Amino acid sequence: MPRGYTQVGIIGAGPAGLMLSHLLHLHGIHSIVLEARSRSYCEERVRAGVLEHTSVDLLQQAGVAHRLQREGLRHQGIEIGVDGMRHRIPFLECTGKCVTVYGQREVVKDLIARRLDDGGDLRFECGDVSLHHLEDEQPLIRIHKNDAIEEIRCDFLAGCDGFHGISRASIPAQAIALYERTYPFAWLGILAEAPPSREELLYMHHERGFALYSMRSPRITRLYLQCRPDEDIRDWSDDRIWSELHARLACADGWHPTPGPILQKSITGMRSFVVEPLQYGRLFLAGDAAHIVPPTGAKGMNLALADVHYLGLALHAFYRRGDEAALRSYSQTCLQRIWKAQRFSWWMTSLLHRFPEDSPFDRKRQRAELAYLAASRAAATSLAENYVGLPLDPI
Ligand code: RFL
Ligand code: PHB
Repeated sequence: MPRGYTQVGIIGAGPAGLMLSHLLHLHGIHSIVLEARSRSYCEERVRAGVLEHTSVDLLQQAGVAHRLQREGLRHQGIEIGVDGMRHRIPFLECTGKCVTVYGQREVVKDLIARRLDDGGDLRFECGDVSLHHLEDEQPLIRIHKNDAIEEIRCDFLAGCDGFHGISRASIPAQAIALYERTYPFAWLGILAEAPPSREELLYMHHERGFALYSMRSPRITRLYLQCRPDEDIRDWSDDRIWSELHARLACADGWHPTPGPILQKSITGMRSFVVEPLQYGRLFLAGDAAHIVPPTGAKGMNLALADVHYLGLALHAFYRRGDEAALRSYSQTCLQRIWKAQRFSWWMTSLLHRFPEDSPFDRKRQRAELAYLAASRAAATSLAENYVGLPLDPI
């Protein structure tokens, strides 16, 4: 490649940017990935934990699932609890499919290692990036670093820089529509050094608020508590966290989460967000840059991987056959899946959380919905087929 040029300039080295760069490489398409943070920051950031079976298939087909296959925990269902009583949703029986618990940071580590092995151009701590001439044949990335300016011409740009990135912000406001909802609560998440004492994830609806029991490995548990969005993490001592987790998760049969040293804790706000369309000129948005889901349905990383699967195929069709049809329909193709995941994530969130504004009628309706889910195979199957991942549309 001539200096200062690449076929696809990718902003952001999260799951979306890294997977896109890898897929393009498999198709013989050159890309440069520009990442604001350091490699270790990207590899250590604690984020998502659940891979849909669809995502596992994509990672396998792309040849980056060796460690995932060895270390990932295959889960054949989840449990939904109400005030200490659990009910299992059997994914395998309802859909014939499973999910895999494998931390996002492991996916990111695997993709970075593979891109570097393949000689990929990944630039961490890249400096300040701005995007120009998005509507021209060759848009431009300008990078400011240490008083120097570098420019990269590209055929296409991929905005994979998450919700707070610069890609979406580079599109004129009148060219896009934003759809958004914020929720009146947040999640306090911890990573604890304690071997999981349940086989599957437990989503618990409780009078005191929602709680989730999850895991990362045979040594590490991951737990979440619904909390106020303005809560200060400094007010949550380790003892307070464990006592609240115990109060919400303890079950009528005597089970309760096993405490252990807390390795990391943080609070994350909850929102649903979609930008339409995902394309402006030669800039294509993918992953959290284009949409955010509340984490209750475990969809964020999975949607990011589905977006770049479609974008990779569309760019391949363009370079191989000069066929622009898939690029033109990229946004529409992704949005169909995105809105289904939005609906599911909103539904799981509404089903399981305590909403401060809820009336007694709303509370009764929510309880009835939880009871219906526990009693109806059709309701369980609907949850299961969305959770394990809807099939990818052919393009
Ligand atoms: P990322 O991972 O945010 O990566 C974007 C990258 O872009 C970089 N960046 C820039 N680089 C250069 N210049 C700039 N100006 C830049 N601005 C930003 C950032 O440093 C970063 O490296 O977005 P991507 O790739 O779209 O991936 C999306 C996922 O990270 C996200 O959807 C999930 O983590 C969401 N999520 C979950 N998803 C699941 O599928 N299953 C889950 O179980 C799940 N649980 C979760 C979650 C997210 C959570 N948090 C913390 C938001 C649980 C939580 C608590
Ligand atoms: C996680 O393990 O981090 C996790 C699992 C399920 C969710 C969200 C997060 O719905």
